[in-house]
Amino acid sequence: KPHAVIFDLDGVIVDTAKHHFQAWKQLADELGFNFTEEDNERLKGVSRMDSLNILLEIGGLNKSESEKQELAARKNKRYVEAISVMDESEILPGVLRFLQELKEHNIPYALGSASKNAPLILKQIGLYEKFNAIVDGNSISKAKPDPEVFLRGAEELSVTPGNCVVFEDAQSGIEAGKAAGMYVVGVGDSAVLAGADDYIRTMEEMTVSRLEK
Ligand code: G16
Ligand code: MG
Repeated sequence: KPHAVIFDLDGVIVDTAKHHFQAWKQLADELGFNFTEEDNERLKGVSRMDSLNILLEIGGLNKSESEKQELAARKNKRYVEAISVMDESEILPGVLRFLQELKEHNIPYALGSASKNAPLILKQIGLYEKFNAIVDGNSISKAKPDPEVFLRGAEELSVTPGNCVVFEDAQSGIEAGKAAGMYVVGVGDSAVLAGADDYIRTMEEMTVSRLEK
């Protein structure tokens, strides 16, 4: 039985990728190039600045550090506008039921997200108070695939990494979880996500008893 669980946010608890995509696409339009849903896959789990660098590479553009700051701020302003109207109806299927099951088994759970907007999103969907710890883009220095975000989560829950289960939808996140020495469940297509210990399509397939095996 796991001693603790750590959840990624985007793609596991909520689908904010669509809001990130709209905001990046608008920025690309303004910069004069097209940005596709396929391109957007490369930004999942990646920090804001690294995402901007990938976007500029796709557009074949070079920007100064101060221009990059302005572009990232412009994108984030629109993204924050979009997530500010989110509510609990956007929680992905199976999540609330699984969180309830963890509570019944006295298994604490933390958030381990690359997003600096994670607290705002959790407040919008009404889950902020339910997490025993929140580790996000504001408190980490090394982005996934570095294990820092998950190791910090284990530390804040006072459990050893080997007793933690991580839920991740991004390749960089699966690598981060494995580098932290944790059991990793990939959320999504096992043909696309490599290296996880188990795979589910959505949280609806997850139960505590499945983790006990
Ligand atoms: C999320 C998304 C990424 C996004 C990153 C930073 O991470 O998957 O696409 O670039 O956060 O977000 P922000 O600009 O809000 O700081 P996660 O780790 O929750 O999947
Ligand atoms: Mg994610």
